[in-house]
Amino acid sequence: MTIVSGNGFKKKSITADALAMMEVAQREGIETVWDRLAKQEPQCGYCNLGTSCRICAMGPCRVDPFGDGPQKGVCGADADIIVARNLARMIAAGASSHSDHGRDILETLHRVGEGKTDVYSISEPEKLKALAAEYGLETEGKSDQEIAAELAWEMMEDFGMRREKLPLASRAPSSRQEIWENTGTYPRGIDRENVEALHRTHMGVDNDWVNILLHAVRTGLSDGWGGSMIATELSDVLFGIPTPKISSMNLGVLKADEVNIILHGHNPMLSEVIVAAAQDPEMLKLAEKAGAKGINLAGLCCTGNEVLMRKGIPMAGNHLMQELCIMTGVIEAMVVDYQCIMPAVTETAGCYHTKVISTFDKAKFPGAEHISFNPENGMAIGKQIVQSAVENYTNRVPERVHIPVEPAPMMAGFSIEAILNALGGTPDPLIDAIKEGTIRGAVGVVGCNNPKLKQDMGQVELTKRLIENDILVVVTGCAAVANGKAGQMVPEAAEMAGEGLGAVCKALGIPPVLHLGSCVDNTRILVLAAALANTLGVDIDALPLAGAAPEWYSEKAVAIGAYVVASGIYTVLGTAPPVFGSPNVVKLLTEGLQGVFGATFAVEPDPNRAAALIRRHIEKKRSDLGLSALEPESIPMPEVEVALA
Ligand code: XCC
Ligand code: SF4
Repeated sequence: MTIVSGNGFKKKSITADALAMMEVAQREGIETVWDRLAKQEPQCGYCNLGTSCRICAMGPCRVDPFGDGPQKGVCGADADIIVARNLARMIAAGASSHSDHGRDILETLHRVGEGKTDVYSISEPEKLKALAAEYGLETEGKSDQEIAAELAWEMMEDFGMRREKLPLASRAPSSRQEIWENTGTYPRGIDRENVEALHRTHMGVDNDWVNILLHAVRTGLSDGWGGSMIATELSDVLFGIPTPKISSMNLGVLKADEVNIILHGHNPMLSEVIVAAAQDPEMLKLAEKAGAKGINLAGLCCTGNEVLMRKGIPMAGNHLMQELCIMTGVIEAMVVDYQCIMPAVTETAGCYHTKVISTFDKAKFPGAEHISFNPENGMAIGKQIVQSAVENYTNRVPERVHIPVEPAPMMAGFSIEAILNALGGTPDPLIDAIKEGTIRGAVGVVGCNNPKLKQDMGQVELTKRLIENDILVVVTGCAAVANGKAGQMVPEAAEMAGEGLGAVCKALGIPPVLHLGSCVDNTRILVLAAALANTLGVDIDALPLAGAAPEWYSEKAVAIGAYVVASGIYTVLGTAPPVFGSPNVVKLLTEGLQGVFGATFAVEPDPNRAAALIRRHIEKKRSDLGLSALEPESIPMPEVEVALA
């Protein structure tokens, strides 16, 4: 194996644990994501611009919008059509991923309703009843189990074709829903929108690029106000509504003298069971027998966020840490469900004693041990997995153990219910603070890591700039983990905030950066935005809000971007999506959408400049609402100076 990252790894991350493990990788000759990226470079310019197409066998085709190469694919598709089709397919893939995750949770609720599971039950009967009421179900005199069965049955219809509108989308302000109706983007059925997106982008179907993109928006909305929202709501019902709790993040959460199990992926169904199984006295005894002091669970990516939010399980790291964490030499098992799990992890694990255990039949990994998860006898399977990890403890090689840092404390668990609770039961104190100007506005800074960008830098720097200018930051996904590692998510971080936001945080005992959960939990941001808008009697696009995804990589992030903008929230991306081969599409996304949804995309990799764009936007919205506001142009736009990679 050749190591092409060389000594350049200092440029690849801002975190001490990642840099330390990159050194180990180099010393031991273990390939990482950065090495593989370097081997791909230069990456294809056509693909970067979005102007390559391999949708059919007359192709593959590439069009050259800025040169004198071909301007059309074999079928006659030009750059606009090809870019729009590719973007629509990205959104459909992302929306399908979130929504299929939602479906798995929904099936679990259904099993609870049918009494066909030995592990799950209703943790939040009040939330279950409230949801049932939203679906028009009568709950009086019915048991939780009966309500679960009926609600699950109703929600299954959200995936189908009988509905004209997704019920949860009616949480949006009515003016927003009117926009969706008038533009033909109101999401109907989740699977329907996704299948239709694939249909429309087949050769010779929808060839009007605007029409393709409008349907792509509808597909995104079926994720945000559909599949993802179902995933979040039902995970709360089954596993508990998150409440604020102190936990910790980075590779320092791993324990040298305990069995370490990493929970990686997205779906909390299995990880919830593992959390229970790892506390089982029988398992603890086995661990003791193997010579370990205990069983330590740690999360990665969004499965990690799910169990952090609800159970306070510490987080080993975000997306780019998945290979590096194995190199600590202390991971007995990496238990994976699905999404964002690099196929490379089994090879890295092969260099150590680490077992990779795959658990969903739809997500198998060559080189992993597959233990098929079945919710009907989940506890037995959970114990089997924990036991397999415990038995692997004796294979650990003490000389290779290297835990490079001390854990960073952080606070998680900010469901909307928890935020309202912290505010004393209503959003009014937050609204008042925004009206007074002590808090200028709020921004969701979300998304992934991407090896093309210095790990965590965009996320952490952008957040810094926003909170020091009195903008409340809410975070999810791998982005949240960057903030946690950087110490921005403890109540003491109020010191990093501006005077106004800092004072509010100190009064409430909360950090200026609130962890809302996994990526499907971006729907919590929609719910909060809708609640604020409805309280104020305005549409979401009138609020001083924005979104940002400084280091996104995944198709899911594109789906999120689509539903966030179509819900009226201006969004700044740090990585360019593959659309720049069509100036028409770019113009629509960055300008044209304003007239339709009241919000647009911007692309700005430099976090300081992104912060300036967002601050200008927020001040503009404040001024439009008649609130005290700075002149947007008075906020300086910094020169590009941060080394990005
Ligand atoms: Fe995946 Fe959700 Fe992105 Fe992290 S943030 S890399 S999507 S795990 Ni969602
Ligand atoms: Fe080429 Fe058109 Fe086929 Fe795409 S759909 S591969 S542009 S012929």
